Amino acid sequence: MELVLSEYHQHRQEEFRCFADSELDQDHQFPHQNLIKAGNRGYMGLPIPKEWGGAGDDFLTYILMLEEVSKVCASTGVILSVHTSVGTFPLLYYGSEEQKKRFLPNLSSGKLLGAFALTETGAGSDAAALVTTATAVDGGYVLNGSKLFITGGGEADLFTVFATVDRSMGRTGITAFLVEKDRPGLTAGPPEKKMGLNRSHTAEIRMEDLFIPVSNRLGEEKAGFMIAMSLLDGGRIGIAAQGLGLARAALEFTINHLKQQEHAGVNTDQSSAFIIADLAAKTAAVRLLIYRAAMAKGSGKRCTKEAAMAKFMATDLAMEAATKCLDLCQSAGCGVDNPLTRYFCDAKAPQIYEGSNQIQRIVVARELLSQKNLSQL
Ligand code: COS
Repeated sequence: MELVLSEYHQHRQEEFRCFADSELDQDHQFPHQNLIKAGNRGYMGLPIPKEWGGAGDDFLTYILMLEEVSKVCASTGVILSVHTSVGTFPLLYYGSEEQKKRFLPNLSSGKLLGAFALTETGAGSDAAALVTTATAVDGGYVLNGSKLFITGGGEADLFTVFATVDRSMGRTGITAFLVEKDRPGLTAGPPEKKMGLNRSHTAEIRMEDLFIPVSNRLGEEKAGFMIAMSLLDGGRIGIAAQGLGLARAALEFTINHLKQQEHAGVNTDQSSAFIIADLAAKTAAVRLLIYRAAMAKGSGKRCTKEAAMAKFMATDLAMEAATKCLDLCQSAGCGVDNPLTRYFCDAKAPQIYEGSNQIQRIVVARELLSQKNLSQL
């Protein structure tokens, strides 16, 4: 650990750990209180520059916060990740001065919750196949279509929506728009019933003849696909941190359980010892992968491969750790209200969202196959 984190980052990590352990509640509702507390501490805009109302911290510090929060409440973790990486960064990176002034301070403070609306029924992994349309009209565009599995759902205030201005152009027709929740024509469906992450609402949003002024277009017309992809690089590192938090939580629970067993006179057998040693080693390796991706992102370099590697390794590890820890703890871990059961259920969606782990492997392989110099392998 010391090999990677500076004293400053270790100090912040301790702060986030205390916050997560002592301040986060884990009831079954949308975590409004957790978000208010996070906002009061500046965590809703941690990597956003101070001039735009954020805390002005670096990307690695933000990732450390997501890891600690997700270890205690993975639902709050994904809400914070989506709000920041793909709900607020769109403004910071691609917003005009006027758009930044209008939205960034309120997003950074947590007064507004940001969301990202790309996925559709026929456009999940193949994001370029989206069919939501943006028809140019006097003074703006009219949006029609529907977006699925939107994190934040009916609770979000500002959606970055991707729509096509010309379906015949495929991905090169895609354009990004900033859509406020109270625009006439926007409706959000009820929260989906999911197997995990139940405190984080996920819902469909529908746009019917929704007028959006030109002043709400994000970036240039037809630049939307590149905008979406570049934002997802940062989002995937956030989800990787969520996976790491979940893996650590499952492992910590299990080691404590085995310790209690030993106190009661039941020795940990060799096969259990091998499992926890393997999981601990993989956790340490994944942590380095994530911090490397976060540092690359923080330096402003394109980090598509690093983010994709971190995302699939960390979220696959979360699922593996939750599964194997349940095997180890058996009846001590299986109750409906048991934390291990929650980690197991929470670990599935992160393997799928922000680009499935199969897509992440395609992204990594493509990049490797196009590289001349493989010395960084
Ligand atoms: N940053 C900047 N630009 C990027 C980029 C990135 N991370 N990824 C791709 N681009 C650019 C490419 O450079 C390319 O530009 P040029 O046309 O100028 O060369 C363009 O975008 C198209 O890229 P690509 O060829 O990879 O497009 P594909 O349609 O083949 O994309 C994948 C394929 C699978 C990678 C893409 O559709 C994807 O990531 N799908 C998953 C979507 C997702 O994560 N959804 C979750 C939503 S949130 S739950």
